[in-house]
Amino acid sequence: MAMAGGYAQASGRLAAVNIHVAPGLGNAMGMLYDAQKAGAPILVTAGQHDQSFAVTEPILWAELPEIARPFVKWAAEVRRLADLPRLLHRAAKTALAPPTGPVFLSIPGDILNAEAEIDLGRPTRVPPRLRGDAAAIAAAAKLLATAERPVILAGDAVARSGALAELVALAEVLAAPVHLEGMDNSAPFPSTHPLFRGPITRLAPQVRKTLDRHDLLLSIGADLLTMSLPSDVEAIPPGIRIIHLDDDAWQLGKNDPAEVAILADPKAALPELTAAVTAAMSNTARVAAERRRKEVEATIAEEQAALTTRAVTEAAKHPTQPLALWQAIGEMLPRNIVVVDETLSSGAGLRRFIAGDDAKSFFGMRGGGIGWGLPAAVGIKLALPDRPVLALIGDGSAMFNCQALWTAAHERLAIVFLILNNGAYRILKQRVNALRGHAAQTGRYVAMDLVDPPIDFTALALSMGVRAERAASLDEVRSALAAALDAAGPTLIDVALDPTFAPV
Ligand SMILES: Cc1ncc(C[n+]2csc(CCOP(=O)(O)OP(=O)(O)O)c2C)c(N)n1
Ligand SMILES: [Mg+2]
Repeated sequence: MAMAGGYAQASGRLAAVNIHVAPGLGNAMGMLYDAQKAGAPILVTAGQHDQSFAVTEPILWAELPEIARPFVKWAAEVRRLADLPRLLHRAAKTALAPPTGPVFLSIPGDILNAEAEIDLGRPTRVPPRLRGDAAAIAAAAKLLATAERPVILAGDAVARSGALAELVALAEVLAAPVHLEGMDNSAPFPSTHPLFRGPITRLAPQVRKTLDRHDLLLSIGADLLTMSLPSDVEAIPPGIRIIHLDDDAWQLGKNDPAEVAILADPKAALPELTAAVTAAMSNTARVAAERRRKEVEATIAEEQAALTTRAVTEAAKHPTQPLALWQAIGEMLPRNIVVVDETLSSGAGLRRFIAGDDAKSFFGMRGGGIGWGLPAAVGIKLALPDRPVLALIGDGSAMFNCQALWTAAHERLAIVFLILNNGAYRILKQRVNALRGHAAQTGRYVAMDLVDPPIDFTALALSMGVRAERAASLDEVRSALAAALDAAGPTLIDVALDPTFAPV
């Protein structure tokens, strides 16, 4: 399922995945959840028992559409062969129509075995370039033209529609810093652009701190807001004005009231919005924007310089620190690299050091169900065979679907799997610590260590035909990575990382 998800996300095309009856669908549910959150267009099919005896509740049987239904746009069971073309066309059309997402078809054995002349019919495709309501665009432009400190939150709908250049144009007119959404799973804005300010995070107090600097929040295809922990602090400041654009009506104003809500495809709507803002800006607003642009860019450059200083300091430490790792890797990766991110607690700073300037340069786990990254990298590489693919995977997460290593070897896919081996479910320790309960008081984190015995990732990879190396220092990472990027097939690099964390 995660391979299909990665393929669908990276190609933008319909992926098909077939799974086995109720336990197969059950096993796939975590990754189906991730696919749904990512809006991955997938046709999920499952073989179902022969209708002649399904009523006896045979082995592996259950009502499959009911199981799939909460996580798909549409689910059905094919009851007659004659219905198959219509249902298949409906499934594919629905998965690909905006907002895209997975669909499910259960196909009983008697249908699979049946033979008849069937007319395959013709497909329907709903063109995705939905333009925004003209009055809403005008209203948004009016607010934007007079905003004093606007901020843009950019999300995966921008990357999906390939609207990076269009968003850059608007950000430059507004002189607004661009943050990535909390679940920063895509590349909706070039990371080397001087207005790129990195992820906004999923912790309410931090988000609030960021948004308090602004009078207007423009969300373009971003999630408002997916949080990790409850908080006494409201992430959205009470006075801030919100303009919310998305291709999914459900998301608009879902949690916080949008003064202007625009249902539209970003690529179709952004040029109109930018033109309307440009026309609506007074000379004074233009001068203010120019001044603001210099200030915002200077602040971002200072942040980047401070982060680099920290990374350089951390590079001297042993064991390896994640921030130093991103800086070291960022310096040596080719421009066309595709990063697959399941870094969890190690991810801070990643988006600032590893450049990604196009919509397919970065894919992260949108749903939060771990075990996605390793197999997703396989699907992503199949969709983008001409680009190098680097998968950054936490050691705990790697264990959820490590069998995808075999598929990478079997398909001879040149993927680099970098295992962030801190011997722990480290993020769970951080999260439990933040709750200030028993664990924080006693220092005991139950069932969150992966050390007794430690997992031998190089042996695991070798057992599935994947070349592997352990890297105990940054220098060893550099040389292993250089070799892996040149290799014809998959490589796993097991990076020994610092297991400790700073308690909050
Ligand atoms: C399917 C699923 N099971 C459990 C969780 C809870 N969970 C979130 S992060 C995490 C641990 C991740 O560990 P690792 O990949 O080693 O990253 P680290 O926290 O060490 O950075 C777990 C168990 C989840 N999100 N999804
Ligand atoms: Mg870990």
